[in-house]
Amino acid sequence: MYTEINGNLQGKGRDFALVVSRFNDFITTRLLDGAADCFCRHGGAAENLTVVRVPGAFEIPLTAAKLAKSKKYNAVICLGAVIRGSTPHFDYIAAEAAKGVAQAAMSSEIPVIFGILTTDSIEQAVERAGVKAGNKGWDAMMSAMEMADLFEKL
Ligand code: INI
Repeated sequence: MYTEINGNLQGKGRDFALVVSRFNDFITTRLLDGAADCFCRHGGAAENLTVVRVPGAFEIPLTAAKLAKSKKYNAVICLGAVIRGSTPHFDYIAAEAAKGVAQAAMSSEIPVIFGILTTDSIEQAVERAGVKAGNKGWDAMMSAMEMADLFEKL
């Protein structure tokens, strides 16, 4: 018989920081709403969420790393939207954001969650921010709660 360790989806008693980019604010604000709603519906209290705004997705990793290294939070959640249709340098911004978020997690040893949309069009981004493809901010919060609980057990 093996030992299996799982993280539960619990917001109660958790402190999370959310790094939210202002670029494409009409999308990222919806992601933030979804994340906060998810937290509160899983026993969390809004006052235990700290929201830090940054100019764009490129600035998310450094900010997330600083927050994660402060050890004040059980997890850091990164929310942004990089949209190819209106971004000639989409590939650079998206790649740096993804790589940087992974590095922030590895260097801090705190869960850092990737909730940055990388889409081909504004329509796809809207779909993932509370329309027909759900809300990726909600999904990011689910991952944060699971990882925070898991890390308490490891
Ligand atoms: N930042 C985004 O978060 N999404 C984008 O789609 C985007 N576009 O289109 O360029 C974007 N650019 C800004 C970038 O993240 C930095 O804030 C900027 O380059 C300053 O470093």
